[in-house]
Amino acid sequence: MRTLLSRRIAGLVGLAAICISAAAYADPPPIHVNLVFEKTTYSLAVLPGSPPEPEPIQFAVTLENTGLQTLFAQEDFSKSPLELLVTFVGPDGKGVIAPKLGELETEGPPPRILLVGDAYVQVDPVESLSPGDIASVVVPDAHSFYQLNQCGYYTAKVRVPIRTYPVVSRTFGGINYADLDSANFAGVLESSPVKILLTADADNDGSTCPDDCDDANPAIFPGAAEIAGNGMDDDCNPTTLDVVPVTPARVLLTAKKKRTLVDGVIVRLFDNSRGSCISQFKGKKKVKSIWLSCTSLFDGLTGGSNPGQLSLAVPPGSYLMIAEYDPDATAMNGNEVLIAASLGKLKSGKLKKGAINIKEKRPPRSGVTAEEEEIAPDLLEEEE
Ligand SMILES: [Ca+2]
Ligand SMILES: [Ca+2]
Ligand SMILES: [Ca+2]
Ligand SMILES: [Ca+2]
Repeated sequence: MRTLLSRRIAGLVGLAAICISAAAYADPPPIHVNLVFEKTTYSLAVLPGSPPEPEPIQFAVTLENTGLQTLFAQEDFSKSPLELLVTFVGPDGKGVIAPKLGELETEGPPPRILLVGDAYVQVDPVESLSPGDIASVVVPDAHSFYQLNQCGYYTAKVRVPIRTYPVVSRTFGGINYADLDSANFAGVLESSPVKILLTADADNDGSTCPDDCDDANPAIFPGAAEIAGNGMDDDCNPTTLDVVPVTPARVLLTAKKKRTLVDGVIVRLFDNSRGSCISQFKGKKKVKSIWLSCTSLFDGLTGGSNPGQLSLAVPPGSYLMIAEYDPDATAMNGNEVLIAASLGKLKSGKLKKGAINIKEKRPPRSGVTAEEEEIAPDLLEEEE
């Protein structure tokens, strides 16, 4: 494990030094901060032993001088508690930080005051990082500092506070100091985000979370049979629904004008349950309003496979049927006839038969609006 990690750190040394240190105070120094995990996938499964622990998540934080000049940074920057400066964002989108982070001293002792040249100035003890130098801290197990117990993908990042100086202004007692006011950067350097996957097969069904949507139930895993109506997504696939298949009801309607079968009658079934669109038009003489304003659930034309007949399979429920007979196949020219009937409650697996009896409309007298049709009571008969 350590070998692989060391190799990755060593690989960083080989990076070409392309950045040139900028002197401006706010410009970040050419220090590349990197967060390196030993692997991309870790098992959350608890290993046997006492105390039981999941697989260690080993990582390293490295700081590399990618510039061409030696950098001076506040002393101990490379030994600061870098393991606490990593933040994780868990599968639930929430951040995970080290609880110990709050215990860190944010304010150190006041800066020392030394004679530099002929003046006393505030100074910062510094250490140097030559071009290509890498300072690194290896953390054997992130579990020691972070609560990482959810299954799924985590995104990790490290943010390292640092102050850098262009020169050492004085050496005293073997320690290099830089004039505090001469800092050319004081801020935070950030690594790129790194993704890791924490996974487990706690219920031993051969499927690991997060693919296993219930890793505490061995009967639930991708590829399991979806059992309808048990309240569970057995196959971890929301598109295979947990619903009991319903046997539809059937309606057989026959359109007749006197004794002649009529093809081409448009039939629409509307939801007749409480609160549906048609309930606002309850009462007589509202057929045309329903026909024009409400969206039908099922549509058909008589005469598709049998003369004058229309057969529909629909979910059980209450329906209102409205049929439109148009004698000249010219829409909206005033001679269309609407025939409405409640189909009552259609039951699963049952067939209802009914007749649509067409009486042709007399042409309206000039200036008189034709009466709207009335909804007939249940006219249809139920059959097994
Ligand atoms: Ca499992
Ligand atoms: Ca399972
Ligand atoms: Ca189910
Ligand atoms: Ca399913």
